[in-house]
Parts: sequence; structure tokens; C-alpha cells
Amino acid sequence: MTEDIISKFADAEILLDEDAYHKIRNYDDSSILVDSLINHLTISSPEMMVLTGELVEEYLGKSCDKEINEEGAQSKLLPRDFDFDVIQDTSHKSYTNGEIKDLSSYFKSRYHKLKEMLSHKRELTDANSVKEATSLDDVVKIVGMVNEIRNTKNNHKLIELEDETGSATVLIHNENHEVFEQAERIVKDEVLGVVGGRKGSLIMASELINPGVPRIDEKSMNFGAVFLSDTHIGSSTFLEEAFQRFINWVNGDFGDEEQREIANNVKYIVVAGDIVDGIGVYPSQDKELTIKDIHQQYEEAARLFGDISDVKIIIAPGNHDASRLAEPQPAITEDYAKDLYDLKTTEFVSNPALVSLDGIKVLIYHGRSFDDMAMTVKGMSHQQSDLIMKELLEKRHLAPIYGERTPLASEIEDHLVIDDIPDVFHTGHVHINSYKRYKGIHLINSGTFQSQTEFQKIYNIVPTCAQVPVINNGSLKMLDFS
Ligand code: D5M
Ligand code: FE
Ligand code: ZN
Repeated sequence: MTEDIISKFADAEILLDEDAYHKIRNYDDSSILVDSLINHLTISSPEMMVLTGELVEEYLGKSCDKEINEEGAQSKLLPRDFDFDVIQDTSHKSYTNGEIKDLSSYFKSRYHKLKEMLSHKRELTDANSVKEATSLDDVVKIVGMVNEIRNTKNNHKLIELEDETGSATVLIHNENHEVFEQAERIVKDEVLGVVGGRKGSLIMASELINPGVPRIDEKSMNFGAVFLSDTHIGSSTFLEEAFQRFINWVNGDFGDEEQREIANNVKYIVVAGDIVDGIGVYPSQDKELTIKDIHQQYEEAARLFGDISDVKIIIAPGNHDASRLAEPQPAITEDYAKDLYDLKTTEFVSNPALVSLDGIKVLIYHGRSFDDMAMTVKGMSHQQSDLIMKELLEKRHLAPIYGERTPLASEIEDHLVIDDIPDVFHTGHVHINSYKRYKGIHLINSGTFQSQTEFQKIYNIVPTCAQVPVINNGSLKMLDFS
């Protein structure tokens, strides 16, 4: 091998310094690295004569191990430079098995994270504790977690707000139209700021303050990112032919000239959960499955996604995937999805997760909490998940309501708080596409590749099938594979 390394580089008219030689020799798969490096260097720096250890290091840092492979070296002259980073992933940060034990540290974490955000708001500087507020006569400013929401006989709203010092009842008068309208979107367990005046035992709200999001600047983007979710592979309603057209398109073998040009620009595919249909997710599900074994469902997913090369595929779990149900859901594990893991293109992250695609921050969340939001908040529905996404961003929490349909793990830290503002907020679950730009953030719901199920018929959920959103150089393109 020693001779081999030197002579291969010599043949390519590249000299190695000692450091470079040792780095290559000590690499696990050195012969593959040699081919890949020679390929890279002859194209990117044809005039280069000496390869230093530093350059080898740089090359290894840029191209992840997965790309330095025989296939890559043969079929692609130059492996793509993926600047992919996982900014937040909870897969290895879970300290519980998701069962309810001690909820107090979970809620404390939620309260403190969101209070910290709220305390930077101009309206809430020098906020009072709830206990202090009950004895103040002037303006009252408090930050608390919503414990209860009620309507009075005269249709005003009463909110029970709690912090570590006590709880206060806040009244929102229905003649205060703007504030009242905002109050209709308040949900249990969110953390909220209130400015008002004390009247007896009540606080009369004049302002409600969400942690909120600032308007973000648009970042330049010279690549395409595809957003998928809810393929439900293994289900008898999985639209395999449409999905095959999608795969063909990614590979440049389907679509008109403009569509092929977009495909050529695609660097990343993000899958926001429910990649397979799973098993035992709902009663008698097996009647609606063509693949009744979850390992085989992931094998089939690997067969389909396996046709894609030179694109990074980032996969997060949903409520149908092989992960615990309680959120945050750790990444789908290798035991279940071996073949999918074995693909050189795939990366697995938790639900939720924050990733960076060449500097573009994407917040991935499956969207289970949308069921709760649609059920609880007037005017919200599965059809308009963009309204829900906007509200969750304002509340800076992905699943504020505790104890309804979204199971939340009682972790020490609340990982569903939206700590960081993303450039793209990508969700799924509702099986209905939506797209909006909100304060500069792309809000995307990526629809589905599953036609209407029996369950959805009962609930009158009409899915948008095989419509794939792509952010191409910063603007949305919707592609139809139906
Ligand atoms: O969800 C598929 C669709 O069904 C999606 O529109 C959400 C809706 N759904 C799923 N579970 C519920 C519950 N429990 N209540 C209301 N609506 C629901 P999927 O996760 O793919 O099964
Ligand atoms: Fe789904
Ligand atoms: Zn789902």
C-alpha cells in the first residue's frame, strides 16, 4: 500500500509531503481516499504540485466520510461540498424514557427559557413577579404560564397565569377588540407576558406579549432544497408511482427543461417524518398495509431513496416512525432502518431538530401538535397549517399544549422551545401543503405521498398528494408528481 499511495500520486503528477502521506496512510479506507483526492485535485487545482497534510485535513473536513467512496470516485468526478451541520438534535440528550415522572423540572425549563426571551421585550422591562403584582396599584407587568382559560358569562376572557411565586387571574375585556382577538389564540401551558392594571383580585390586561420572532434578513442561497414528509411507505395508500416520478425528477430523468434545471440544483432533501407507515399506530392498521413489517418498510424506503446520489437526505421521525412517540422524538434508530442508514446519502436527526444546509437554518418538526392547535384555537385547522406555524413561532414553542394528543416527554430541558430563529420552518403531519413567508421565514408544510386513508375520510381530511415544495435559490417552486 505504501508504494501504491506514492506511485498513484506520482502518476497523477502530485507530490506528497510527509504529513499528507501519513494522514492518508492512517485513513481507514486509504485507497478510496487516494482515488478521491486525485480526482478532486486534478479538477480543482490542475496546477497543484505538492499535497500537504493541511490540505488533506481540509479535504476530509469538507467532504464527509460517506462521500469518499468507490462509487463517488467513479461516477462523480468531484464530490459535492456539503456544508451540513446539525445545530440542535435531542437524540442523545434524552434523560428519560419519555414516561411521566417529574414534570416540574420540564415546566421550569420551559418557563425560564421563555421568560428570558420575554424579559428582553421593551414592554416587559422590570416585570414584577406575580406575588408582587397582587399588591401593586399602578401598572402591572407579569410573565407567567397559562394554567387555565375560561370565558365569563358576559364573554370576557379569564386567564389563570402562574409563575414561581403564585398565580394571578387576568381579565381580557371583549371590548378591547385587538387584545381580545389575540387572547383567542392563547393556549394552555404557553408562557405569556401581560401588561395591565390591578382591579381587586383581577389584573385587567391592556397588552398581551408573546416571546415573538423578529423579522430576519434574507440569506443568499445558491442551491435547491426539497421538502418532503409523510411518504408513508408500506401503506396500501402510498403513491409509489408518483414517488418514483419524484425520484426520477431528482435524478434528472423527469420533467420539463425548467424542472430538470431545478433538479440539477438540488443538494438537500429534508424528510419531516412519517417516512414509513409503521405498524400498530392505530387499530386495525395492518388491513391498510402492503408491508406489514416495519424493518421491511424501511428496507423499501432505502430501495426507493437509494436511487438518489450526490444529494444529502436528512430524515427526522414522525408519529408513524420507529422512535418513541413522546416528543422530542430521538432519531429513527439503525436497528430498524439499517439499509437506510447504509445509504451514503442519509443523515438522521430527532424530531424536532435544527439543521444548517449551507448556512440556511431549517427547523424540522413533524407537526403532531397541529392536531391540538387545530382542535383548540378558533380559526385554526389542518388546512391552514401556516397559521399554526406562525402562531407557534410567536409563542416560541412547537407544542405548547400539554396533555392532549401530543405526548411530551418530561425531560429536564424543554427541547420544544424554539431557541433559535430558523430561515425555514418545515413541518408535515397534516398531509396538506402550505407555504407562507412570515417575517422572512419560509413556512413550509410538505404535504404527503399517501392518498386519503379511511381515518382521514372520517375526519374529512383531504390530502394534497405528491406536491413537492422546493426552495430553489431562495424561492419556492411547487412540483406536481401526481
Ligand atoms: O396523520 C394524518 C392526518 O390525520 C393528518 O391530517 C393529521 C390527522 N390526524 C392524525 N391523528 C389525529 C388525531 N389524533 N386527531 C386528529 N387528527 C389526526 P398521520 O400522523 O399521518 O396519521
Ligand atoms: Fe403522516
Ligand atoms: Zn403524522
